[in-house]
Amino acid sequence: MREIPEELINRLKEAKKVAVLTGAGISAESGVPTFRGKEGLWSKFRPEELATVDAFLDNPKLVWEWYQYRRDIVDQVEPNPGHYALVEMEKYYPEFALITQNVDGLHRRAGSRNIYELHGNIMLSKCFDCGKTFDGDFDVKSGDIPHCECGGKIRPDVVWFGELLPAAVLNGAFQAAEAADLFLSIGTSALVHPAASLPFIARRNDACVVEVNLDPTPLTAEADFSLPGKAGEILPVLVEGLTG
Ligand code: BV8
Ligand code: ZN
Repeated sequence: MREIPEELINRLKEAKKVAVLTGAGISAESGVPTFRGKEGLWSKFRPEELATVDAFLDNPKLVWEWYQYRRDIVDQVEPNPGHYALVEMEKYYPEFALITQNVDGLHRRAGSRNIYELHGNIMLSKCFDCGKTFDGDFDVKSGDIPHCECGGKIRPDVVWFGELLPAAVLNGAFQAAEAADLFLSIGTSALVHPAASLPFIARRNDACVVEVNLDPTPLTAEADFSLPGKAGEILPVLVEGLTG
């Protein structure tokens, strides 16, 4: 069982308002490939080729095939002990906000409640023109990409590079980060903005910042505690120290 600093356990126990930011790393142990790892989703493609409006307008079929490939993966995976540890943590604290960059819906499936999905949800779709939302799965392997009755192209309902995040969700996340006395950054390379600014906002407001990540990131040097390793192994130990 890995050693967690006593001081960190005390900070976990003292906290009242907790905010957590997660990225693709927390879903890696469920079998969802990360973006920038060696087996990363983007190792086969470059982000600007796919997760942008231009890419979709240029080559909607390629973008849809990439999302369909990812949807098929998400359909087969389950939450892992990292997701479930955050469900336990949410029950413990008076105020708890789970802010995720992930679009795989695994936090909700694990049972987390107060979730801010900054970048949308890969299982949802919307019309590019009129914004009508669809939760149907589309089989894009055959024929053309799906179209709305208004004639617009239907797209995955996720936030692409260069697109604004949903304002209400982003404001909620900023408020949670500002109010937090404890902020956990888990499984994210801390490169994508504005999500990556959240731990720094928390820090500016005197929160204790804890990073749990396999590799060093731009946040590592700034964090009060940086725990290198797998979220699925470390988070259950943190929860045990908290509730034990
Ligand atoms: C916007 C949804 C503004 C789609 C995604 C220069 C500086 C600052 C910002 C910018 C800049 N140039 C451009 C920008 C803006 C840009 C941005 O931040 N670019 C970055 C790359 C520099 N941001 C945007 O465009 C955002 N919008 O800014 O709008 C605006 C202003 C005016 C008018 C219009 C617009 C929109 C960003 C959202 C993009 N959409 N996803 C989809 O999923 O297909 S981002 C995508 O990356 C995912 O959401 C993903 O979650 C996110 C971040 O990646 P991570 O989650 O961190 O995953 P990654 O693989 O990188 O890292 C995983 C980590 O886990 C690794 O560190 C690894 O070590 C670790 N790990 C692995 N296994 C484990 C583990 N850790 C623990 N346990 C394990 N087992
Ligand atoms: Zn439409």
